[in-house]
Amino acid sequence: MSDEEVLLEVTNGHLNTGLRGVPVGTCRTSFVTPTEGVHYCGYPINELTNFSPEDIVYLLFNKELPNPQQSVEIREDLAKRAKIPGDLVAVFRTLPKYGHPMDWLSVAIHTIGMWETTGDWKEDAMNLIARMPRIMGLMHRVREGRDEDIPADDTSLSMVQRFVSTLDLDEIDNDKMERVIATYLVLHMDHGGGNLSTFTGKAIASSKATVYSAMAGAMNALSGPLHGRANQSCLEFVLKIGTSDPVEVERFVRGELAEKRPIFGFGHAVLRSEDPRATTQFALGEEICPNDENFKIIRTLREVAPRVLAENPKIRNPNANVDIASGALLHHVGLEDPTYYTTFFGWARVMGIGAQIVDERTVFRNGKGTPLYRPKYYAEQQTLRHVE
Ligand code: NMX
Ligand code: MLT
Repeated sequence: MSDEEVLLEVTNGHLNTGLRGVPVGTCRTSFVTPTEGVHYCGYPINELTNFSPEDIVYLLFNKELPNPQQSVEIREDLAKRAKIPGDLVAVFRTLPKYGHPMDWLSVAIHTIGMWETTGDWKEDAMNLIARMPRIMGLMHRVREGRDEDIPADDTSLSMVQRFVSTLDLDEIDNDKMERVIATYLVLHMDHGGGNLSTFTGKAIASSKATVYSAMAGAMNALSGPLHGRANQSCLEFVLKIGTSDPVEVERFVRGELAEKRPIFGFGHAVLRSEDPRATTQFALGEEICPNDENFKIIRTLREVAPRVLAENPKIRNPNANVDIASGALLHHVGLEDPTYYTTFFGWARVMGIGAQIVDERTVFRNGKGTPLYRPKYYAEQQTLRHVE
């Protein structure tokens, strides 16, 4: 691409559209095509779902899949970084239990940044990634009032196993839970450069704020119902619908639309067919929980909602997105409270956003980094005037 190549003629019609389709930069970790969805460093996402989250972290940071030796080394590296440098349980105990888990997650990330920031983009990003499983586990424990006798963080385990062992739930099929969470993490880590949480994180980092500040801001962006929190809203829908009868599901969808509420788990700013991340999660559900009541409901929703949404020509993509199925799978393996679901999205995104921040700050523009974000805004309803 030469510097002179015209990428887009920006018209008045582009203003106040949330930068839809407006080129702003390049991304080395992933790209999204409208019909094939996300690719990590060139690999279509559905070819990566059997890799471990650690291997995908390696891919996003190094742009190559690890060989067996590198795969061992990234695990060892993350293990060395895992210790949280302060008493996070004590901080969690001071937070309001009625506060949303995404707000807790953002506070936790910010707090850890206050305890220790190295100032090196990659070090900080990797340290935070290594600490996320414990942050997630401790958050669950304190919110659930199970903040005593928490098992020590066994850093010889995988990231997902560290979370599950911190959680330490009875009567849970740990293997199944680990499989669902590992797949979840791999699917949700990255989605191009322009999704709101990633864009927000990179914008904050462009001021040379810390990785921790940038990531806390990114989590706040992710917490909105039109972005990451759609997964919570989607399972809340499913629990409310309570039946997989297509007639009832259609009645529910039409009722929501009549009330001018979005149908969560459907639609996308870029994708124009079903999100392959949704397709992969449906396939996993068919394998592990085909008769789960919630799974049966989302199976019906997947049939019914696109047909109903397609009746409105304004809706550019009536198909299922990433958030349709994750809640049903997490619920099935024992994570039954939907208010936590976006925190798993956040956990995954820390890895992709971390890698993108490192690229923007240390690689782009011959290592100088992308300058401070500063897009242009036009004045509206502001004629020049003076105080009399
Ligand atoms: N339910 C109801 N209305 C919808 C939906 C939907 N699922 N999808 C799009 N629309 C509406 C949209 O609100 C807009 O209406 P208006 O012109 O009155 O503002 C119109 O259709 C055109 O929207 P699009 O150009 O198709 O999509 P846009 O890029 O504006 O929005 C989303 C993308 C994802 C915000 C939108 O599809 C949506 O609100 N979906 C439901 C929420 C959701 O599942 N979000 C998760 C997305 C993935 N993620 O995790 O971030
Ligand atoms: C994401 O994974 O971030 C969502 O699909 C939203 C997006 O790409 O804009």
